Amino acid sequence: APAKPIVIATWDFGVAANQAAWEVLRQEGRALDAVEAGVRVPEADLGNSTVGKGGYPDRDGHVSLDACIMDEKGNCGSVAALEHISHPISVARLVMEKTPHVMLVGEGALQFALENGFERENLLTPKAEKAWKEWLKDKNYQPVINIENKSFTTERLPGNEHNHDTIGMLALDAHGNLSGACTTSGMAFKMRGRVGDSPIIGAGLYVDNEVGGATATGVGEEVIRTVGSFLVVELMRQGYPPEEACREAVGRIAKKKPDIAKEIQVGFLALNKKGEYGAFALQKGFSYAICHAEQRDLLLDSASLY
Ligand code: SD4
Repeated sequence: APAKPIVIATWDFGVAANQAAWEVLRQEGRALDAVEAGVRVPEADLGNSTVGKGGYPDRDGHVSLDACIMDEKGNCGSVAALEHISHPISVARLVMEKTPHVMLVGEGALQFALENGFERENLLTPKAEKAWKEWLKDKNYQPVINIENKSFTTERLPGNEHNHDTIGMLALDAHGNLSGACTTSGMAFKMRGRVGDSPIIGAGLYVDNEVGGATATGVGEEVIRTVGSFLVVELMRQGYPPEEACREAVGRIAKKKPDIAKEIQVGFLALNKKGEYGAFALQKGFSYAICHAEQRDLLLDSASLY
């Protein structure tokens, strides 16, 4: 049965992130505050190599982070290729609230963060540096995204045997308002300057307070090509239940790029205005976490195409 308030998030680490979001939601706080607080948990977790500090670097050794956030009024903020700042989601929120813009990138995003009191940090942990140096031994600089993605799927990253990936989080608060957040260090060993789907409104995240929200994880190039999260929300607007909307968006990727789709992972997660949720992925292995008053630490396996 649909619940309210409710928060859902991608992957196993979504369980812990949801608890921080729940602290806000159970006190009738805003979904926006909940999702920001929630995704800050994996951003700060040095043990995870795909979000925030501790994330694996690009192929030149720079940890470069992507994040975006969207509220119930359709406001949104985003940062891409941001270095040296542990909590890109909070910078994204500040872009939303304090600037006339939606998106800041690279040096400009860093300058904005520093001017607003964020601390400059070294985000490359010894573990991430070691994994990068391991990767450098037989690096492959081919810019095309095809078979190369194979080495980029979570399971095959050196030292990253745990199921950790981009966190996308969606919340529906006690007032019936929706917000979402998405944050990542992107594909490990990506080209310098590469931006994935996660900070792109409509691709890695989309929220429409009349309908629902969606977020994505996996190989961002395929999500951008299909404007995945926006597509999921638009399908829900047409009446699709969340899982069916996610299935359709996954199917779109598989139809457009059948050869690539078999080799990579993409997962979508969706929550509608009623508090119904669902997920769907290309491959097995995508998990998602749910938290509401009756059950705080539910972890489900997504259905998949292959
Ligand atoms: C990206 N979607 O940068 C993110 C990263 C991710 O599995 O989810 N990797 O493309």
